[in-house]
Amino acid sequence: MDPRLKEQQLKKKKLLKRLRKKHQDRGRQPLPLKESFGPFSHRNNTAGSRIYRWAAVCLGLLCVFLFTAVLVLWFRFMEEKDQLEANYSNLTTERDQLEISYNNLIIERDQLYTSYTSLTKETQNLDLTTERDWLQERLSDLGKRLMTHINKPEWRYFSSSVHYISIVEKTWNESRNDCMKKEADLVIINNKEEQDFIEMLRQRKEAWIGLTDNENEGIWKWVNGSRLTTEFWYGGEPNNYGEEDCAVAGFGSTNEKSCADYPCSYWRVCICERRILS
Ligand SMILES: [Ca+2]
Ligand SMILES: [Ca+2]
Ligand SMILES: [Ca+2]
Repeated sequence: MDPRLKEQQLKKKKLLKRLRKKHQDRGRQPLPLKESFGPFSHRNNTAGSRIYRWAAVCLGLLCVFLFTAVLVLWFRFMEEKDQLEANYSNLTTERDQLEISYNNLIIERDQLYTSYTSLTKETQNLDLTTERDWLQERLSDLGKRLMTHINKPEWRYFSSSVHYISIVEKTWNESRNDCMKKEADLVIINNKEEQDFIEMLRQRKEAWIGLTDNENEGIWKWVNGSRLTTEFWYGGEPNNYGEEDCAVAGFGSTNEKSCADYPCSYWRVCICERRILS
């Protein structure tokens, strides 16, 4: 060993010894052992520096990692924010379009309701017009038929019908054929008023009327096939005396009930009736 270095170490030891003694005289804790100084102390300092450096490196890496994570999260947040804003904008647009569609539907509904109301009124007017035209046509036809028959003196109007009394006497069947040739039929007495009219028209003559039981004895029917409901039989009639299947008006003395059954082969005048309103 170099004598100078050895001398320095001895001085250093002596200095250290004095410092310890002085330190103990002052009542303080003993100074660390000599391993804490000198070459050993230098090594410890070097190891602590390494730990600090590693810690600093780790801390730096952690900061970088955290910064990177924050940066990534920030970008993702911004990306999602933009996406949400875009979705919100799309939803707003769709909502506006739906509002426009809704308003258009309301307008169309109102227009349809107006059209429906107009069509209903037009249909009602059309129905009324059709009914009016039909009534005018019927009225015109009735007027023509009335004029046709009323202008003929042998036909008499009563209750929507015109009546005709023949001059020549014939059997019941021949009389009915004559009526049909005149587009009429033997008279059907519908009520008391028509019975009174027939009594006035026949002028005390016995006249065939459109009533017979030639299909089933005792079952009297009018020439239109309807059953006899209002009866004007003279007392004791019908009696089918011999074979009597056809009815006359004007039998007996009373005008109230003057109908009787006669043989259809008898010759009598007849009363025809033509309906004006069929
Ligand atoms: Ca009648
Ligand atoms: Ca009879
Ligand atoms: Ca009789």
